[in-house]
Amino acid sequence: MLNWMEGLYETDPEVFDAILKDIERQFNCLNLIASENYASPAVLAALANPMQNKYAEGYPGRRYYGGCEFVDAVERLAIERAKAAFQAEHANVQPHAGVQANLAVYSACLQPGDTILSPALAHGGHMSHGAPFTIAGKLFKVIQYGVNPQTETLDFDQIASLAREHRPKLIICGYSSYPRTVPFDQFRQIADEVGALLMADIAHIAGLVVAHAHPSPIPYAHFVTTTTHKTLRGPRGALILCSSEWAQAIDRAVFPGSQGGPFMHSIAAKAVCLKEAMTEVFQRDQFQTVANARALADELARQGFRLVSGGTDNHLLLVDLRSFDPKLTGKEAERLLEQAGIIVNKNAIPFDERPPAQASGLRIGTPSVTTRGMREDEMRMIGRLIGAVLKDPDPSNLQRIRGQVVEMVQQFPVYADLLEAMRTVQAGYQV
Ligand code: DSN
Repeated sequence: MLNWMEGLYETDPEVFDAILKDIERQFNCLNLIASENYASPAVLAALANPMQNKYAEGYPGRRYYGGCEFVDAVERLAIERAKAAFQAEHANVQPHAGVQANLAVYSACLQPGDTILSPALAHGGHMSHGAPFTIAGKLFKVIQYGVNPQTETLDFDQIASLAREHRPKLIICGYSSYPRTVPFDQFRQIADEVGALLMADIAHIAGLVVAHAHPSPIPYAHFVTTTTHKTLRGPRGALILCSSEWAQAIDRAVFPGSQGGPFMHSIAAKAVCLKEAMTEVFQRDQFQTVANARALADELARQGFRLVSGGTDNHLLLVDLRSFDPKLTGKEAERLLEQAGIIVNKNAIPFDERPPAQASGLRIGTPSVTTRGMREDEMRMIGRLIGAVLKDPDPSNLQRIRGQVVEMVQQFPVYADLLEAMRTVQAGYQV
């Protein structure tokens, strides 16, 4: 039998070619998307494994199909590692993605019509926290909180007063574009005062939490959800952590409540990433991710950009473009930077007057560039390059900066062996 790359090329050279080109793109750009990362070769190897063929509805030792001995072993490893990495009493590693993990929590503890108090999308929340156009938004009464207009940080007076007024059954803390530390203890105090449960969605900061580069929600939240592919650097997917008291309700809410057969190849890759997350190298990288975000924030401020909340405590920063150039939208800045090989995403800033598709901000994150080995010096360089692109978006300047980006990323290779192997396969078939 051919190895999988040869098999892929032989069966489908078009898909092979697109994959090769995307790996080249990932190598050749400065990836500053805050929610992305580079999974390790071990994680990728586990993902491309024939356990994906196996049906295994149920949980280890309690499946609806025969032949589950080895997938049971893998799922047990993933569960035990998730519990150890996060110091949690119970872990469910089956959610296919973050939205599914959040929906499973809602279905474990709420009835349709119950009230949720959650962060507004426009203030850094996520749509799965009950945006009106989602299932959760349709099933539950959703009250949303935001940040303080002066400090642009969480407004606990507002959160407490909304909680007292609406008596939610569930309070959610967790954000897609909030650059500051989340004080989970303050959320728990409010939840206890009004008799609510607390869910922390730590999809963005999970790697930081494992490394203690951000406080853990485990002592405070009844439920913790996270994706596994952001700072955690694993496969696409998610997991749920909770106390033993909620274990059965959560497991039932995932299967059979909202999912069918688990993706066993993905669970194998989650097990690998959780093993990696408990290494010193990973934990050191999480602190470096935060240090890099600070260095980049400082340089961007020097370049004349205003940072929402004045800076960052975590892996991301939000740039308010209005102070730099009132006419420049997030959409246009994202487009110009991409031409220079710098990948970011436009993002609404709190109290944004522009619609989300235009937006007045950029969200910039350091997980990927840190994984490929970049440090503070490179962050300062990236800050200068971002300033240079947006100050002079002439095509020749963008071309010149593109060259500098390529020079820089070549010193921090990523997936170099995979690229070489795929090019060798391709060359072999093209002779
Ligand atoms: N799309 C993810 C992000 O970029 O934050 C959240 O789901």
